[in-house]
Amino acid sequence: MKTKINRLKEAILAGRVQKGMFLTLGSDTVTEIAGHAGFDFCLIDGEHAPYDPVQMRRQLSVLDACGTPSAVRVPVGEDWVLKQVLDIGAQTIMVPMVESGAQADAIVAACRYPPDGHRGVGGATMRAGGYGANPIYPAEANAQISPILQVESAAGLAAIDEIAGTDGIDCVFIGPADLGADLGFRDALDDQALWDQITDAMGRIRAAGCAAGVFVPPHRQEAMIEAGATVLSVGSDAAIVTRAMADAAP
Ligand code: 3PY
Ligand code: MG
Repeated sequence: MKTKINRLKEAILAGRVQKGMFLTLGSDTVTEIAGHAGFDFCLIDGEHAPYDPVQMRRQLSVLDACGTPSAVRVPVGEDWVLKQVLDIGAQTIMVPMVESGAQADAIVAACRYPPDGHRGVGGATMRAGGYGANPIYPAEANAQISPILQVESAAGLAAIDEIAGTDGIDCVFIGPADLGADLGFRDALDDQALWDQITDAMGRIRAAGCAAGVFVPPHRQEAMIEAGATVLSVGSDAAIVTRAMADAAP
């Protein structure tokens, strides 16, 4: 067994725009439907959806079977949480609410095996290493891990240059809902003044040498790509089902 190449990381580092779907329903079936739909990646959300590593592990297997690159969003960037999602086979990991370069450094270190970091070595217990079938996984894993850090608060915006400049961070991703709430736009998330700040943030992330990303409604996708975004989240399974149910209801 070989260590999986992280195709999403490769694409992000090459600057190819990646459009992905957030999976929040915890459904293997919906994951498979999304996996066949043609998205560049699917992200399994463990922040605003239940953090259930056993369910996430099934969804990662489903996405692998579909041949669709996956990502996992953790509820918090603590070592034990990062270790669990890495061990179930997540390679691209989104961490919410990052507000300093020190926090970014700590996340990178938690995602890497020694001597580059301090990720614990799980051996035959881990799906990531084929439950022991891939003995060279620890030697190859660090190069395939891709942390994506979310900036989504005024404090995060203030520190965005140092966060985006942190060694080992592949993408800084803006969360418009949380950022908007913190900046006074909680009930006006489409306000142009908020998106002007997000546009500015895209430029600052890129200027620090990092890829930029954002969760973005359809009518703002082109503008965000022009502003420098490489990673776009274009919707969630729950929102799509909700909309389709409402449309179908009498
Ligand atoms: C937000 O908008 O706050 C998000 O985290 C979406 O990615
Ligand atoms: Mg958020």
